[in-house]
Amino acid sequence: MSQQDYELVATQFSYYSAKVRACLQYKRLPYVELPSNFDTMFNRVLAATGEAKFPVVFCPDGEVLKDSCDIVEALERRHPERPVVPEDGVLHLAAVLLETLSDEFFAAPFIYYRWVPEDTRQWALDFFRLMLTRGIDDPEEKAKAGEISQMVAGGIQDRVRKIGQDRVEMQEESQRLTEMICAAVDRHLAMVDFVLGDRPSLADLALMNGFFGHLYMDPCDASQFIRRHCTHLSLWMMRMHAAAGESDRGELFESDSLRELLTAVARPFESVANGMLNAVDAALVDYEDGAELPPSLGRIDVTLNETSMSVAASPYGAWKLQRLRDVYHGLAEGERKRAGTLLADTGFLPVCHKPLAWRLEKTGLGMRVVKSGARAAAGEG
Ligand SMILES: N[C@@H](CCC(=O)N[C@@H](CS)C(=O)NCC(=O)O)C(=O)O
Repeated sequence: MSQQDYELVATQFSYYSAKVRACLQYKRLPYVELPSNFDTMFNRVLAATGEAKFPVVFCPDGEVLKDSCDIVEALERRHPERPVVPEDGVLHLAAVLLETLSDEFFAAPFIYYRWVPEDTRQWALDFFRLMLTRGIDDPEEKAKAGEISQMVAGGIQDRVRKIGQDRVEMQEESQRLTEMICAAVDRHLAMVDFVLGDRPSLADLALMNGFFGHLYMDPCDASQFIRRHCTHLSLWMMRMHAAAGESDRGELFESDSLRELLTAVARPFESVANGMLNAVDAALVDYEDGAELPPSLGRIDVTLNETSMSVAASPYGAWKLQRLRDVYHGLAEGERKRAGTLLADTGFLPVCHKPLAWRLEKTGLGMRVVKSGARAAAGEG
């Protein structure tokens, strides 16, 4: 029997699922959400994509979509009705900046709440077991799934320690920064219904990744903070989670508080973003045109706000920054000027302006560097 609905492999509590779910919701596409249990992950997701990562979307015509940013782009191409990508180039740039921050940078402070305080850490371990074993009846398979859930959780906790979450200084920075980011978004959403105006757009989908899965859903202090002190953010989150019920009428526009919002949420990550791009640029000198790259090109020391932190110089992170650069370099002259004003204090203009003699291209599971003609392609030649 042929598949009629989209199938979304996700979970309500995952960081990267909320953007794709909100996109399916807002576009009013019929979908079934499959549990990301052992059976689905290994027999469907791993078999189709080569890795046990979600969200993944199985389309009615057999196409398989992965990586939340690519999934939203593909859904927009497949269903241009109720569009999410702003037509205005500068608003598009703002949306992609928020998407890059939410996907690649907010996670470092936000992850504190799930994996550092002991009570939430225990909750997360129980939850991981539930997630992977849910719907599995065979006792042997259930036990195996339970063990794997603890291995996956162990791997995440190792990564969390590596970025410095075992240091009190970093833990305190994470809490300060998270509350500051939540308050900044709340202030903005007190002025406008959605991040870029009257209706949902890619900018709202993007922030759902950062806010919904961990901060809002976990039984943690940040969730209490949002519920008690950020009522506009709470209401917006519920509306985006059930976005099929939102109207697509109204305008997207550059509201008065947008520049303030972008500055507040981007600036603390200036060192991480520029540090990562510079480190990847320096490391790529040693790679030939067309070479496949490892997931990390070494670790670098950066600062998160005022606090020192070590992060991986990841080609994937640089690819995300390249997406932002591509939107910036695609702007017309007048738009470029507006973008310069809007992003002036974000610390992300140097990311857009840095001359690079390479481009990164996704391969099936990894990333490849392309050097020939890269400058011209990036609009810098
Ligand atoms: N860049 C990916 C990240 C997806 C991701 O890391 N998903 C998590 C769950 S929220 C996962 O599957 N982790 C398991 C792993 O990394 O092995 C996206 O935006 O979809």
